Amino acid sequence: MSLLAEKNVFITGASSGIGEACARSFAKEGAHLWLCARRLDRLNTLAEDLKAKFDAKVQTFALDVRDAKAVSEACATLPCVDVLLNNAGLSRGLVSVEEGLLSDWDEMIETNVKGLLHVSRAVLPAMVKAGEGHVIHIGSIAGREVYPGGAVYCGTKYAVKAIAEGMRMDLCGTGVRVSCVDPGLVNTEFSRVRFHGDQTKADVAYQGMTPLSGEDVAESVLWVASRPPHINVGDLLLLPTDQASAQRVHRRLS
Ligand code: NDP
Ligand code: 8X3
Repeated sequence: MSLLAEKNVFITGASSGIGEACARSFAKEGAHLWLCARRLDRLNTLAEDLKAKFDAKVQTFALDVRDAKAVSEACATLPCVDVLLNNAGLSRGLVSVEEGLLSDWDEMIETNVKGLLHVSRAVLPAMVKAGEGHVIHIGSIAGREVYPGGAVYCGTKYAVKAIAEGMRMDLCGTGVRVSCVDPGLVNTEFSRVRFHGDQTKADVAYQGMTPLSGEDVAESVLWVASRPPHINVGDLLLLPTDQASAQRVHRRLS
């Protein structure tokens, strides 16, 4: 039987991309899923599919992780969470700081940094009390290297890295594990969201190269979550073979 069978797994941002793929992977392992995002219709469609395919136990709820009060109220209704996947996040814009939109900065900082903190704050006390639990953050290669036009997004992912390290220190001795999975380019809705729905601009990110899929990342997340309790995978960098660094990407362009 899988180590994850009947574990309570809470995934933020499960309505698309990496979060959705992770929900599918955990469902296959027999985990009980608690899925949130803002688009409840998408979550409900996913839940129906997971129930039909894997007979999975799935609860969905609409949640904007930027809303601290809503996060606290929603998390109070959850059972003790075994695995929290802090995945909800986004990028807005790819421009120099002097051209940046304040609304884009607010959205990235509020979601990627404060949202992740809101959810962690709400879930951690029960984990500490239970003497076990696992928080897995989806960081990014952007939390290890900065690239032009990415100052604020990269800043949020560097913050995720620092918060993960800090949490690991604070929680050392409690039995609670903290991991950070850092993907390179993954083909999801991420790029479309970054360019405010402009698909032509979004496609440039993956032009001429083979990116990771959400499923590729989910496999790694599942591996991280299924190590025996005495092993904590601190950081994991997952890159497409065509990508060597944030800016060194091999593209077969004709
Ligand atoms: P998607 O855009 O496909 O998914 C993002 C998810 O986050 C959606 O489910 C979205 O749901 C949710 N989300 C966004 N804002 C909020 C919010 N305020 N409250 C709750 N949920 C929210 O992109 P990815 O799957 O690629 O992104 C997932 C994570 O992976 C992000 O943290 C991203 O930074 C990171 N990442 C992505 C990479 C990539 O190349 N794609 C590479 C490295 C890291 P909804 O809109 O319904 O709320
Ligand atoms: C997403 C990957 O390189 O577009 O975090 O920032 S990148």
